This record gives sequence, structure tokens and C-alpha cells, in this order.
Amino acid sequence: MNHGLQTADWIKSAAQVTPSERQLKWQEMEFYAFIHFTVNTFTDREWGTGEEDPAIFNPSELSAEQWVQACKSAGMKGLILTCKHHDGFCLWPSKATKHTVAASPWRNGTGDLVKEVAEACRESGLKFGIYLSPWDRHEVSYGDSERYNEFFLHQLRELLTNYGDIFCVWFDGACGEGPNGKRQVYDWEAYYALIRELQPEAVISVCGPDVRWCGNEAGHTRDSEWSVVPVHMQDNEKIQEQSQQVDDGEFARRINTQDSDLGSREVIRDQDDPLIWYPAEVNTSIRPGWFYHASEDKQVKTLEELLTIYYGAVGGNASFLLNLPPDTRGLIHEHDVKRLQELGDVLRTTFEDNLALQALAEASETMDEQHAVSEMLTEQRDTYWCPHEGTEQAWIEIDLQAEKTFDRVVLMEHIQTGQRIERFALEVCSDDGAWNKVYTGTVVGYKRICCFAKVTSRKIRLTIHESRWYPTLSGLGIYLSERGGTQYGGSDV
Ligand code: FUL
Repeated sequence: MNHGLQTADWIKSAAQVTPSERQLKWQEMEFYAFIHFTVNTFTDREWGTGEEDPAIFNPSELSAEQWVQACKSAGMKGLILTCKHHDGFCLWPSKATKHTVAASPWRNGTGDLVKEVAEACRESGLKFGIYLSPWDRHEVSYGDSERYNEFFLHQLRELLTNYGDIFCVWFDGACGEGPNGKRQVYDWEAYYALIRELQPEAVISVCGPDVRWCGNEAGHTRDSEWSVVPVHMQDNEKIQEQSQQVDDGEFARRINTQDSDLGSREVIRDQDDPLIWYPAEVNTSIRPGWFYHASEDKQVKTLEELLTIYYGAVGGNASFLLNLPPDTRGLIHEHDVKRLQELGDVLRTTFEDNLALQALAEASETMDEQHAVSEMLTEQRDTYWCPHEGTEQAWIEIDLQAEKTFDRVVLMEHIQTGQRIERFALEVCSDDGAWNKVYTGTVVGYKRICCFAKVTSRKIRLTIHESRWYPTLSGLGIYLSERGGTQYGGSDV
């Protein structure tokens, strides 16, 4: 072992880029909901014009508790509400404009949907987040940059002060004004400063420094999703350029594959840009549209489709933001509710019994007693195994103490110390003592869920073929799913 002497400095510094406390807390949420609801729900549109009459906003049976229960049934940990979409209509009685729920017949103009949702979340233990569209097609000051920035800050302040803890502020990059549209110069720095001042624990996502948009709305995650990427990935102008520009329904189905590698050695080797911790979020809708359309009632994503996205995202070092559009009653439609329950049931049964908890493990090398390989088999996430500094390759052998059948292995790096694993393989031992490869993968990061065909074996071996400086593992879980299925990311062999 070379104990660090050969490790290039640039790899060593890439290995030491780490998440902030708020990024870490967010990453641990894994799976949470988007709720798109506004005047568009009643006009059957995706992008409102800004000229909608608030009188049309009148859900007949709205229940934030029903939304929250649906999220919980799927195993989600939070909810982000479109407090204001591009049409400018506010779901809370903002004092900055008259274009709000206060001008609608809903709850006789006394309603505050942001409050109802924030409270329902809090009561049931979900975290609450806000989406506030910078692009506003109703507000007259939009385009008069300084005035609109004041207006926007006013709205942000209302949302950040009146509704308790906010885990996320989600800024969209979309703008379809076109060449004849108004040019608004957003004062991002002022928005960020206000968020840090009023809700220091909230992550700022997409057009923001904390959470990176995966780059598509189709639910696709890269095979190797690095959380350590060059700083230029944070460039809001580029994010805006790649965001939706026209309301054509096509965008949400497109996958941009040109940028499939953001952080490998090859990519970062020639970078002058500093590296930052900028982890990915995968956002998509349970239906074709972001808002509810009765015509899409039969197009709710199948359980298989949702599992594929889930395994790709949560199982591929990203988080999963799944949109659920309430209907004109103000309820999540029965079809969607059923699907969410099914998804939650599958995930709960798959991951309830960790066969590794009774196992013994041995590693090729261990840094010291504190980082013994047994630390990786507990469900404690702040303890971890690692070899000596500079050891980039290692193996771990798990003895399940008896033959067991399984088809899922969950690996977790101790990301508080960085993201390091670049290539690995899993093998199981057959009766004649031969090792057979069942899975090969690249990055691990916060979590990699390896899915492969069901095998029965007493022993399993993880080989880390490439890593940066030295790898860490804070979790290794072994499970048997009822449904099987191997088509989810990585490669089973
Ligand atoms: C896009 C928007 O234009 C869509 O309407 C939706 O809000 C999606 C999450 O982001 O850019």
C-alpha cells in the first residue's frame, strides 16, 4: 500500500470537498414531494398568463391533510409548495400584491394555503419548503429590475417569516418571455442573503448554491452522479438557459445527455475552477404535466416507472422530488393516492429487514480501531470504516453467518468526509468457493442501491477498484425485495 505517497494533490483536495450542515440534513431526506397548485389547476393550463381572474381559484374540498397523508404513505420526508408560479397568483395573502387568495372566493377570501400546508406538514412530521417563481407574468414591476427585486424580496420575507421552519427555497430557472419580453435582472445575491438571514438551515435549490438541478424533468439520473463538481455548475444564467423556455409539454420528457459526466477524474483534472459540494436533485411529475389535468387521469406513472426513478435517484446519489398535482377539488386524485401507497409499501417491505445487521465483516485494511469494519454494519451514520490515508483500493468481505437470499445491496459513503469511491464491484461466493460478480458500479456518494438478480449465498465481497485518496463507508445493507427487478441503474452482471 502506498499510504498516500503516490496520491496526487489535486485528487486529494477533490476528496476533501465536503457538504455543509444544511446540505447534509437535506440529503438525508432522500424523497419528498412537489405540489403544483394554482389558477392553472382551474384553467387546465401549465403556464398561466398572469391575467387570470382570482375568482376562478375555488377548490371545493381542499384538504392539506390529505396531501400530507399521501406523501407519508409513499415514504416522503417533506413537501415543497408552489406558493407562486409563473402566473404570479399567490397562495398566501401577500401584502405586496392584490393578486392572491384574498381576492378569491376560496374560504371567502380569508384563506391562507401556505399556512394550511405548513401546519399540516408540521403536525405529521414532514418538512416544509417553498417554491417562489422569480418569473412573474402578472406583476407590473417585472422587468423594472430594481422595483421588482424589492417586490420579490418582500414576498420572500413574508414566506420566510410567517410559516415556521423552511427546509428548502426552490428557485426555478424557467422564463419564456421570448425576444420581445421584459428583461428582469434578478438580484440573486440579495435573495440568498435574505434566506440565509431568516432561514439559515434552508437549502437554496436549482437557481441557488446548495442543490443542483439534475438537468432534466424526465426523472433521469446520471450513472455517475458526483456531488463534487466545478463551481461553474452554479452559474444561474446557464441553469436558466437549460430550463424550460416554452410551454410545449415536450420539455418534461426530454433528457439532455450531452453532459453525462460532471465530476470524474477526467473532467476535473483539467479544471481551473475550484470544486464545490453541489449535490443533485431529480425532479419529475407523477403525471405528464406539473399541474392537474383531468385528461391525464389515466397517465399516472406506473409503479415500475416510479421505482425506476426512485432507484436511479435515491439509489444513485441524488434526491428525488416527485410532483403531485392536486385537482380542482383541492385533493390529490384517487389514482395518484393509490400509486403512492403502492410505492411506499414496496419500499418499506424491501428495506425493512437488513440481513447485514447480523453479519461479520473483514476488510483488506483498516485505518485504526475507531474505523473498524464493524462500524459500517450498524445503522449509525456518523461512524465509518476506512483504510489508511492514500489507500485507494480495498476489499471487504461479509459473512452472513448462514446462507441468505438477497437482491439489493445499499452502500453509503461517509460524505461528511467527502465523496471518494469511483469504481467498485460486488461478488457472491458460490458453494464451490468461487466468487461470482453480481454488480459493478461507479460512484457511491451518499447512497448507492445496487439491484441485481436474486442470489443465495453466505458471503459477499465488495471490491473498491478506484477511489480518491482513501474510501469510507458508513453503511452497508443487504436486502431481499419481493418484486425483484434489476433494471434500475448501475449494472448487474
Ligand atoms: C419548470 C416550470 O416551467 C414548470 O412549470 C415547473 O414548475 C417545473 C418544476 O419547472 O421550469
